[in-house]
Parts: sequence; structure tokens; C-alpha cells
Amino acid sequence: MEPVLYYSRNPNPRLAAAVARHLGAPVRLVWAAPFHPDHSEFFRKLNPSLRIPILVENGQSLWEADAIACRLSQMVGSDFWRMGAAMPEMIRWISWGKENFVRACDMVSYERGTRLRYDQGPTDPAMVAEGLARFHEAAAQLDGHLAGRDWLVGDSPSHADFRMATFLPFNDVMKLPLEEYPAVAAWERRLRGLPFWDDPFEGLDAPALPPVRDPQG
Ligand SMILES: N[C@@H](CCC(=O)N[C@@H](CS)C(=O)NCC(=O)O)C(=O)O
Repeated sequence: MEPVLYYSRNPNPRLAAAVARHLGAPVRLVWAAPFHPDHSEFFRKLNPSLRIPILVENGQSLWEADAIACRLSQMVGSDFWRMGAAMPEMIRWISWGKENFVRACDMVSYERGTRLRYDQGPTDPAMVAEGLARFHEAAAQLDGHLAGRDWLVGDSPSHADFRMATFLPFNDVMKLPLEEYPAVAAWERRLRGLPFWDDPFEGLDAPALPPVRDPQG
């Protein structure tokens, strides 16, 4: 049976959908709302935390976007998930990114986006300030690495690029000052030039996220 990738428009499922479509992986993309009370029982059997993305293949479920990216890359024999000598370097950027750049974006995205989309109270300015401080520190380091190169590892996009950029498609809401870091901004524009990074949902049934509502507004 064809493997199924459960996704939504939120950042990590978006990342997995973008990887699948970028690679042309032989999976069926199925939109999911795992926290909806009608669906949570089904999804709890696939992932106890209910979170997506989830890849179901031969009755086995695999969760975590990075593990799924690894499996999708294996399926099609791509070096998107680097092997051999380049693998440690790719994992270095995935690991550093999740602790630093991605984490900073996630903090700001939660405060300025997720909270307001899902009625989780008003934006906390102290958390935004901390996220922005972390962003500036991480973006400066990333800018140094990306200066004079197109991609984080080698000459073509790898999962390190996609993972690092997980939250950047939400910058209309995050409002991070990317342009202060010219190499990061150029790299982000390069990513947007990849059709399925720019719109992983083209032609799919992918309902919009709830709007960002300012509880004070
Ligand atoms: N560490 C997990 C995080 C997964 C996660 O937090 N998923 C969130 C979206 S970013 C989710 O399931 N939200 C419910 C939804 O999108 O309906 C990964 O990298 O896959």
C-alpha cells in the first residue's frame, strides 16, 4: 500500500510536505487535524503526542519531521539527506539550527502567531524580546557561514537548509528582520525559488490556518 504522509499547514508538517514534494517521494499526502476530538483517537495510535507530520508505511508509523525527511530521501535515493563524508556536517547544522536559529524563530512564531491563531492568550513581549535576541545571535552566525555559498552543505539544497528554514515561510507573521543579514536573506530567497518550498500545498486539499487575531484589537 502507498505510504501516507499526514500533514497540515503548521511549520513541521509543512516542512515534511515540502520535503516529500521537493523529492517527488512516492507518498500520498493526507491533510490531518490530529487534535480535533473526532480524530485524536486515530492519531494517538500513530503518535502518542498526536503531533504531525506522521509517515505511515507498511503499517509502521514514523513521526518527527527530520526522521521522515531521512526516510523520504532514502525512498528516492536522493542525497537531499546527505550520506558519506557530508552527513556529519549536515547533522551539525540540523542540530545547531534546532537549538539556536529554529528555536529563536519558533519562540517568536508562537508569540506572534500560534498564540493568536489558537486563542492562547495575548503575545508576551518578554518572550518576543528573548526570541529576537536569540534570533540576532543565531542569524549573525548563520550569515557568516552562508556568505559566499548558496546552501548550508555543499552545492545543492539538503535537509539542513529545509530544517533551518522551517519557520521562515511564516515571516509575514513573525516579522523577523531577515534583511539585516544579507547572506541569510539571499539564501531564503533562493529557497523560495524552489517551487515546492514556496508552496508545498499546490493542488492539495490543505485548509488555511486560523487567522491571527489580536485579542486586544
Ligand atoms: N518535533 C516535531 C514537532 C511536531 C509538531 O509540533 N507538530 C505540530 C505543528 S508544528 C502539530 O502537530 N500541530 C497540530 C496540527 O498541525 O494540526 C517534529 O519535528 O515533527
